[in-house]
Amino acid sequence: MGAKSPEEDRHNKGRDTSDFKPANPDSKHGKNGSQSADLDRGIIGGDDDDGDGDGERSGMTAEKQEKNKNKKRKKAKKSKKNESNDATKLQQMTPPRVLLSTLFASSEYPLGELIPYEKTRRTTDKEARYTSRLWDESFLADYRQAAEIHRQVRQYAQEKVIKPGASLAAIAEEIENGVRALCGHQGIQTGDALKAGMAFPTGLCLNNVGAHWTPNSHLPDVKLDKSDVLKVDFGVHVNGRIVDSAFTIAFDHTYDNLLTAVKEATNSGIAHAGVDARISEIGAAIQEVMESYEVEIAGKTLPIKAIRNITGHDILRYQIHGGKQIPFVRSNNRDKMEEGEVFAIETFGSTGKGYLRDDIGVYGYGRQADVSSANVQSSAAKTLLKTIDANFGTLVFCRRYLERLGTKHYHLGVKHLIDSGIVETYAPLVDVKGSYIAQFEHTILLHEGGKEVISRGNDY
Ligand SMILES: [Co+2]
Repeated sequence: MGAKSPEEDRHNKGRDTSDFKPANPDSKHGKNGSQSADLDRGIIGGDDDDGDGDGERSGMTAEKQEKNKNKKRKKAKKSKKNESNDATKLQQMTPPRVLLSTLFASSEYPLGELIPYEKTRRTTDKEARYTSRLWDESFLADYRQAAEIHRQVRQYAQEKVIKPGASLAAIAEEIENGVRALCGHQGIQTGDALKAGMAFPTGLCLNNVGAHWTPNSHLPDVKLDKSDVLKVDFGVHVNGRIVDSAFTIAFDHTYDNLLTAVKEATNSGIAHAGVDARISEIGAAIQEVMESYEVEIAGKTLPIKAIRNITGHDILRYQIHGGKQIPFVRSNNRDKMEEGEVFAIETFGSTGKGYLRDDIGVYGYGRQADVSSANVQSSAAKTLLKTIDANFGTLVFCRRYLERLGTKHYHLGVKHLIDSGIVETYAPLVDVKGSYIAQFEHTILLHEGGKEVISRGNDY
């Protein structure tokens, strides 16, 4: 989920990139994490490949799955040969419904892509350096769990759900059902959504819509066309530890260069990120890569512009936008990244103006942490605020998420809370009609000795 920058930077004309020092420009991606399809333990989709005909993916409940797993454990004990492979037998089903904590029983979730700040350091002290004294004990396990849930759900969405003709409402529902099932929190009982689940409304943005669009139940559904460019941006949180990651899908090869430009730009941003990295230099590096591409659409060659008024951002606990912004363009931002921080490194490239404006409609709402509710008089607003505080806290939510809690007639309450500055509203962000936008995004953790691209998979 992107942060809208408060004002456009007007001092970003220089093109000198000679003194950029990427923390690790040669890093190879995708070496860690569970690699989705060839997960070392949790495998999505496919047939019952262990050949015992137990049909573990065919619509079985998590409870049944658990029993089955126990049965398998017993089986494995009898045979030494099986014992060593036992872990490989626990598999995700299609659609994903097996609790992640069942697939990784010892809470040893797959690591993200680990990139040391200095390539020459020996790897023997790696484990000690891949942490931060600023993080509590469960920080990394929660983060890695959230990231693995993101990978498994998005792989399912990419392979089975996102096809021409699919409805956007159905895609959002599949993603959200998958996330909630794998977290083990349906988020219906009061407070349950704060334990783990969706970190913000599933973003499904078509073509010139750049960010902040999600299906609304009172609006007509939209069907995906084979000529569409779709951005899928969703967040998973475990105990408020948010993984924010996004990708773009196009069925038509016309847009290949657009997607490649943005993917490479995001990877360049990741390569330049690190403790003490200057945010201005990261933005410049992103823009350099992004704008080295062009794309031919309907016989016209178009430059790809880095969008200048939306940014990457730091992430705090239960708070998707921490306050630091990572532009995709040159700027005179003097901030540096610091050890222990978490960043969403995302970039957007556009064939339009490279500038997004608010469209009509509502994507979602976010409770402002630092605004007091002491002055709220309206009883509608008071009741709604109770629901928000108990179920979402400062996590961004949408109308659909309120409705599935059974909340009715919330419009007046929402209006009061927005007017009093307690709740912020997010509108869809669009470039000019007829333009195409792509987005790729990863969440990175800045450890003491290196960075962990926590959401990296073999897809992007
Ligand atoms: Co984001």
